[in-house]
Amino acid sequence: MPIVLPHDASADGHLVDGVIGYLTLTTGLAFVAVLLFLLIAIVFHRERAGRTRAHHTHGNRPRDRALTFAVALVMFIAIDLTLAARAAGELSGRFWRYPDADPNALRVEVTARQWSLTFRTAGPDGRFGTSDDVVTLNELNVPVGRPIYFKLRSRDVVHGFYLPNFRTKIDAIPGSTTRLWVQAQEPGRFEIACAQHCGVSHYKMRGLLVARPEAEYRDWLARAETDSRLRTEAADPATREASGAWDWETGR
Ligand SMILES: [Cu+2]
Repeated sequence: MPIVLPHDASADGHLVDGVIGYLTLTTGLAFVAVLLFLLIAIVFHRERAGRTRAHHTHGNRPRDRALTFAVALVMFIAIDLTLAARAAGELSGRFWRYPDADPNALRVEVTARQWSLTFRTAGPDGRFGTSDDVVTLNELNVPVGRPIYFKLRSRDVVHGFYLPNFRTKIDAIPGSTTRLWVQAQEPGRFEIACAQHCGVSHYKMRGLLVARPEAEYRDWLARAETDSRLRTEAADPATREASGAWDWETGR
């Protein structure tokens, strides 16, 4: 594809790329067709021998209008409706099919604030807001090949949680809980960017998603769970309040 997009490291990013490619191709072809049509009209209706001036029409006869309408309708059905149907199928069949019932999914609470991201995963007890939570700032470690299920809240203003290498984003909105899920297909270090202008330091509000093979992730998790710094952060009530543990199900 001629467009240069960030590397796709996700299980479903190709669906988004497919939509972008389809739209680029179809609108590109339509653009070329219109240009050709204009070029032909200019050449064939120009002023030339036997014609004192260029032939032109305002295109406002009923027949012209009907033809214009028909062409526009065909374009609308061929490009927009086809695309809408395709995107709707992918949204309901994949992107909006949240792994609520999947015990294998890694659940992550994201708390956004000016200007950082706090990530919290439940520890071995499987509950959020307890002393075995793993809390990290601006860096999230995840396993490859498992659904990563994010729920997001904001402490102050609207922030955008954007994963360019996963072709997806969602806003973190004060007063409500939003959600998003992705799956990494390969290990790597991928940027997380705030995609809403959220204040003077918006430009440096960014995080890192580190995808590790399952075994390596488990090693990391075992270290993190015994890391005194992380444990203190998770256990300290003030930090817990600041880093925003909430009930996973209700988002409160
Ligand atoms: Cu932000």
